[in-house]
Amino acid sequence: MQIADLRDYLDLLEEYDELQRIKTEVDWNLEMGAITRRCYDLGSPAALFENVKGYPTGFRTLGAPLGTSRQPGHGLFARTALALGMKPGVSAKEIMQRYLERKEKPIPPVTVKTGPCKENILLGDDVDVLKFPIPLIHGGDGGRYIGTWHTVITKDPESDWVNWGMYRLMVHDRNTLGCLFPLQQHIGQMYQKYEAMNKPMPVAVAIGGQPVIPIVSCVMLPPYVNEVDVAGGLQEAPIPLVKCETNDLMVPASAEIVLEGEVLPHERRTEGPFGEYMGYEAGKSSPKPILKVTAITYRNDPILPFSNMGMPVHEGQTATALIKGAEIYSELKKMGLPVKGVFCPPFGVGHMVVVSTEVPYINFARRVAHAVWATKPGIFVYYMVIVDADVDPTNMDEVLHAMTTKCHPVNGIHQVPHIPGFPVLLPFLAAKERLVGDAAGVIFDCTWPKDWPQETIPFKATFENLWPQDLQEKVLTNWESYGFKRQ
Ligand SMILES: Cc1cc2nc3c(=O)[nH]c(=O)nc-3n(C[C@H](O)[C@H](O)[C@H](O)COP(=O)(O)O)c2cc1C
Ligand SMILES: [Mn+2]
Repeated sequence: MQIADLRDYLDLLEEYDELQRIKTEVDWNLEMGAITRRCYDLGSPAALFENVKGYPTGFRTLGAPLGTSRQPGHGLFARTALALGMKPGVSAKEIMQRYLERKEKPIPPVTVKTGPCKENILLGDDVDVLKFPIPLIHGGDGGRYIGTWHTVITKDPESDWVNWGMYRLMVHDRNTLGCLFPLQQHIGQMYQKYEAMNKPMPVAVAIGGQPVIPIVSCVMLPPYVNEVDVAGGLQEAPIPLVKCETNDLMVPASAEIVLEGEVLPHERRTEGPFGEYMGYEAGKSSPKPILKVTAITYRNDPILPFSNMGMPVHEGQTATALIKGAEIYSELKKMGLPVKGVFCPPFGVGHMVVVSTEVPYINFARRVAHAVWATKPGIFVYYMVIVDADVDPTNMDEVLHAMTTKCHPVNGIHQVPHIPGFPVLLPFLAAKERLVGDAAGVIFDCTWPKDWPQETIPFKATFENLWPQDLQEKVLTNWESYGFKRQ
């Protein structure tokens, strides 16, 4: 089935017991946030809130759209798999493979005259984002966040590049939102150019739509890539786009809610704190750019999806970190490096990358680590774990075993001071460094040193390595006849 909008995706989730409809009245004020947090913690289905206190019937929200799953027979990333047209039982490795196959064949969007997102249009004084049941997600948040599973669309003033990125949006008032646009991210780079020209940056925010749209918005693609083409590739069909009412930007016709507006140059207002993707409220509050909303368009009975950042595992890992691993793999392959696999373990919040690789010459692990840092998806990685090709990077037990047996506690650990980090949020930095993202990284070289004589390299004591092939086959064939249950 082609997933053409968020509603198709909800039908699919329901079919696989990955959606819970909640008809009980719930409060936007922390209650939806608390319920969703439990969904992540327990691996419960996504939560479709159908009755939000103080809001008209039909105005719904969706919590934990790509939360983890503990349904029998489903993988941890079941909802990500379903979003990419796969069965819910597939492994992280299979999802990354599917992602890479499809993204290699990008499909440009098509323009349509109108679409469901134009069913209602609010202009001028009618603009009021609080018309929607926006959650106050975490205790301590600086405001209600309307943008936590969405797409911010901007155009580079110097080229045809149109960027789709997910950057949190906090409500200041009915037509003003606060934004976190770091310079390391594409939107920060574009905003810097508009500011230098003293011009407002036109913006469209698309909320809801087929799930590949938020997914491409929160994965770390290289600059000058139009994420919409990758979304088309993942969908195996072009994304239909429709023009905004008050600017020239194009938005997905299927979106549940579209906010149009502009980010003003040189204006700042206090934004945050927020429960962040790294699992803390480290960022406190600080002055940040503001987005003035000039128009809102939305579908009848709109659904506002939201993510609940905080302790893992949430969309920051089931989408951003997972696909970041695939993107890093693809970038390293383009450089001709003999890597076998890349994975960002979910509790490493995207800060840790494990790369398994062949080792052609001495100090190769350092070369791989620095190559990762040189890529766009590798920018916010601080813990580089480089393992030999026989270690499966998606298996943390194997990775831990390699770290604790092959990484020399002094000679195998290389500290790298002053690498760029995510500004404002990074928990392990002191306050002054945190504000600007003056970070540090470390390389754990868990590969056998290339200058060791072969005979000094320990032999891995596994079933496959230490018994003759014919005996291995005999044991496997006779397993049940020894009396064991099939496993
Ligand atoms: C729910 C959620 C919220 C996010 N909020 C921000 C944010 O406020 N600022 C930011 O720079 N990145 C944020 N990210 C990460 C970016 O979406 C991600 O790095 C993406 O690659 C940015 O797009 P770009 O590569 O086109 O710059 C968020 C990710 C998720 C899943
Ligand atoms: Mn981008």
